Amino acid sequence: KMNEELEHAFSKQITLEFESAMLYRQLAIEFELKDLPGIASWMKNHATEELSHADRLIEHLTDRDNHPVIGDIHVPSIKINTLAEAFEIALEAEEGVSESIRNLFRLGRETNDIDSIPVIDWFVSEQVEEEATVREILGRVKLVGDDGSGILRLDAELGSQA
Ligand code: OFO
Repeated sequence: KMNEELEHAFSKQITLEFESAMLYRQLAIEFELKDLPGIASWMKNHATEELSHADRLIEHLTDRDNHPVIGDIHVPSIKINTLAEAFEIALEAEEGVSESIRNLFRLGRETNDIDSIPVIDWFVSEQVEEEATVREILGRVKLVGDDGSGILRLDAELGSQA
């Protein structure tokens, strides 16, 4: 069983993953309203991935007879004028998640909790990937700018990935 401080930090991370999922769901709604169903389903798909992150953390705690608790979830109210703004919001959220994972990493080491190390390490590399994915899409969104056919191509491409 892990100590209480680390258990609490894990619960905070679980809450953050749920929050992240809801943020992506809200972004999906925004794109649906902008008639970009491909990007909307990419966002929805990503939300599901965030839920699987939460599940991975929950399972680690329950496996060890710890008690994960989902805290309050805040979904920021977002207003999007351009595609780039949406991916900037996503990137900022991912950077926040990465920082929180780093804190979990530090605490896991400090408390000498060997059993959580592989779980936390997985999240460290996962965040590098998640940030890179969102950053790349943001870069391409910026390249396309407000070119309609470029946006539609991106929509089709992201839709096929989802
Ligand atoms: Fe997209 O982040 Fe979870 O971990």
